[in-house]
Amino acid sequence: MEKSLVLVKPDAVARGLSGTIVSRLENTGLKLIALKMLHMSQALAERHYAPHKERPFFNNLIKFITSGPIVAAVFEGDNAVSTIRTAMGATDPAKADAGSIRRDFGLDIEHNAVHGSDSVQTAEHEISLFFGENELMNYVRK
Ligand code: IDP
Ligand code: MG
Repeated sequence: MEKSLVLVKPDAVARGLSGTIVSRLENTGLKLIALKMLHMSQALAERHYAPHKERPFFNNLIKFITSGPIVAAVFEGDNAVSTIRTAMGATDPAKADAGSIRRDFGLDIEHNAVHGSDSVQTAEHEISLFFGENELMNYVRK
């Protein structure tokens, strides 16, 4: 079954939006199978964002994502990756569709409230950075 990693970023946690964002994603019908709050280390941030190492915003991105606690979650279900990307909206909140999480809660292209994996393969890797196999729950979503 397809899975995706979601992070509620520090800007959104600080504004009391953790529950709202998790709730919006649960409302897509996907099954929440893992959830935790943590403060990402520099090392974890660099591993998670390694594909962006050469981009000009990389250092700021690492500073931002390690600036405060985040909420990490795994959702499972048919087309979990694309369902979550659609619910999140475009990277830049100003360009995100009306009703999307980033449009409603993102502050700017960097402080955009939420992360979601961009492919099934990326999701598998990202989930393994944040969760052990025994932290992924198995239940029937009704
Ligand atoms: P995504 O989060 O929509 O997949 P990516 O291109 O993978 O977007 O970028 C990862 C994260 O890096 C974004 O969510 C955002 O926080 C940050 N970011 C992306 N582009 C820019 C930029 O042009 N300036 C500053 N930060 C950026
Ligand atoms: Mg991305």
